[in-house]
Amino acid sequence: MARAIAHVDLDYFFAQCEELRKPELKSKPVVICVFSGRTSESGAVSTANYPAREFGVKSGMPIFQAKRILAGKDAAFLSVDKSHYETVSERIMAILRSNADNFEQVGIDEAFLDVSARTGGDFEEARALAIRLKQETRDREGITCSIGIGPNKLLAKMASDHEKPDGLTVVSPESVLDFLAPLHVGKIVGVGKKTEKILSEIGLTTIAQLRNVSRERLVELFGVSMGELLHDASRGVDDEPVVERQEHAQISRIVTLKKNSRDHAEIFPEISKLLEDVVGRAADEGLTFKTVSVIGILEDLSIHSRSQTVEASFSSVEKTREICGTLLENLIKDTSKGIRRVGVRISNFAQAKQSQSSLSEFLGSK
Ligand code: TTP
Ligand code: MG
Repeated sequence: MARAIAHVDLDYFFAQCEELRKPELKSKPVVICVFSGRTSESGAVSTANYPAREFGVKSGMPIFQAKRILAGKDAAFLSVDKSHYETVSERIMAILRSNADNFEQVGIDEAFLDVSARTGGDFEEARALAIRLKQETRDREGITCSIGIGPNKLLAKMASDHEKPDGLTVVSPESVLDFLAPLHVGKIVGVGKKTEKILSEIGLTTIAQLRNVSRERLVELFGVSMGELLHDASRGVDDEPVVERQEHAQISRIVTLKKNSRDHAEIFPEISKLLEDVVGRAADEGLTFKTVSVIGILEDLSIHSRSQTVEASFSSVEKTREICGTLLENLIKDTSKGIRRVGVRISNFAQAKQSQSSLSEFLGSK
């Protein structure tokens, strides 16, 4: 039986959540910002609604640039409110999960649903299911989404991206090659700017053109893993299963410092606040941990981290603070540039109670 996989991506998600709770925003350009705190204009755009996108505002753009583009356009600039978006996301994911044989959430606003069994692998059945899902998400949560259906995860994801917002694209097994042929090679999931640039330099811009290149030549040009990905993707081949991800592989938080620094005494209070928060979140879940990491993003944007793993899992804020102190010292010693952002991550979890035999059992029983 053919697999039928759906990929759901919520439309302009953070901005849509804001429009939902402040309907007066709906007609205006709305920009959701991650303010770094240095000045009222420093930081990056997280996402924007479609009226703002029409002027060219997009994710990752500096806030000052978005402000310049939207000057005099009655635009709203709002700060991200992650916990609110997580609450909305959780409710929508529950709707989606209950409509899948297997479910895999891949981000705050994206999920794969394996619907092979419940549709008997029939793509018209799958289309009907997707229409129902879009309706239910809109009626119950007021949020629109774009859905792609395909015979595997690769096609499902590329299909959900095909028509946005509020789109539905069904790529049946028979139409895979025709669907892919005219698309730009950069649309292949996993192909970044660097690969795209090399491909265009050798005259390959569409997937149809890519299909004419042998596996050997692609491996020669891009190495085994990217070469094979390009070869298989150009033919729509992907056999990755849809599997539920284990929750909480790690808990982390990161902040931007008021100014770049290499001074332990200046940076450590920030780390101290972060670690209290992450350890508190682990405690709320009844989790203990073995690994503590300190992350530093330097002024040249390079990312460095130092970790320590201890024998017996623990949950003490004091012990975490002591470990972080040493890790920060090492990080400063081993790098030469100013530190711009710092973070704390804990991982390698165990459950605090003795009776559970695995983390998934513990999380599953909640
Ligand atoms: P996306 O699904 O990539 O973007 P989107 O939902 O805003 O827009 P689309 O309609 O095209 O799906 O990302 C989901 C959320 O993740 C997005 O609302 C905000 C956040 N995000 C960032 O904070 N920074 C980024 O660079 C991107 C791409 C997303
Ligand atoms: Mg989205």
